[in-house]
Amino acid sequence: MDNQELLDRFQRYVDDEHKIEAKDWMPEGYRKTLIRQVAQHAHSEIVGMLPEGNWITRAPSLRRKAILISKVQDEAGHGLYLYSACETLGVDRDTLINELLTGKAKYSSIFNYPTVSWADIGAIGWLVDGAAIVNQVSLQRTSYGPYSRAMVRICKEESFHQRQGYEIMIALAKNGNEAQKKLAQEAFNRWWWPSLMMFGPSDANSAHSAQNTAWKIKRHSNDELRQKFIDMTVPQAEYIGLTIPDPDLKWNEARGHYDFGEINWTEFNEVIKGNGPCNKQRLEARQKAHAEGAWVREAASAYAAKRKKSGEGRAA
Ligand code: FAQ
Repeated sequence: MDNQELLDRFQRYVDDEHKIEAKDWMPEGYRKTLIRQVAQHAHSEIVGMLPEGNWITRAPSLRRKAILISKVQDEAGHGLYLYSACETLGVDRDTLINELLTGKAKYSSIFNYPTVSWADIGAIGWLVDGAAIVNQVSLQRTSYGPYSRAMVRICKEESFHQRQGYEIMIALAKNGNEAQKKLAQEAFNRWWWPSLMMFGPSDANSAHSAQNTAWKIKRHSNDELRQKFIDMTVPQAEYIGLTIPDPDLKWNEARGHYDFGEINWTEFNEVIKGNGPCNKQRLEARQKAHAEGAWVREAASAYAAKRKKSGEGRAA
């Protein structure tokens, strides 16, 4: 069978809503773009532990601390599922980690912003996890089986994360005193626009969208998901008395959606080029953690080698 026939058959298979599994034939471009996206997603989960991790020792109560620790642990778990899903595409984990640590691989722009006050932890859970869910619910139906199945489990955990963030914001913005309300509004102002950037460039400027939609890796466009997030989040903000930091935000009756102002794409491009407020600090933190964890990896490898040897001994 020539390559065009294989490509046509692959496309028909995807069009018929079958999942592609690790051992199935797939076009090289499909494999490559998935490795790119799933790896970026995995790196985002791991780097995403840092802004919130920064507040574990300063959480305002034992209850908040316990919740935050579990949330951050969940993100580590998500990173691990995603690295595993990525490995099924024929790339090894050391290569992926190395690409993150050397700055070659991207991770979500959102994690390059600082967490200035406790209210930022509420804003991250509510807005960042909220945006992540909108994107990931759509990805549950992605055409690559291992990625799609990882998304199902991750979405369940993310909805708990989103609720806990919103609960922090309710405590501060709706039920808090004047100072707490101010903290909540300031955090909302900091995270609103970067959260909208999480969905990626506008459809007109999205390099990968056309092909990845045809392959059903992407089920909804960047702009569709961004709009969905805005429509869902604005009433939640209003309910707790927060003002959306966008003078152009307005309900459009004819469209049945909110209109909103222009995203600062210059800022977005700078952040993904490595020039955001915390890019340098995030990479340094990951590099330090990797170096300090060397002994754990060595011990785990030595233990695995020992078990393998004794297992072989028993079999003989
Ligand atoms: N940041 O052609 P497109 C989380 C890059 S959630 C950085 O539109 P595509 C949970 C893009 O990679 C966050 N780079 O690309 C959590 C491409 O660059 P390349 C992670 C971005 O792939 C919560 C270029 O721009 N979620 O971690 C961004 O079709 C709280 C052109 O863009 C995911 O990764 C960005 N925001 O669509 C954890 C979801 N946007 O590779 C801790 C999976 C775009 O050519 C705490 N990913 N770029 O050099 C996706 O759905 C897609 O990859 C998109 C981008 C929608 C992000």
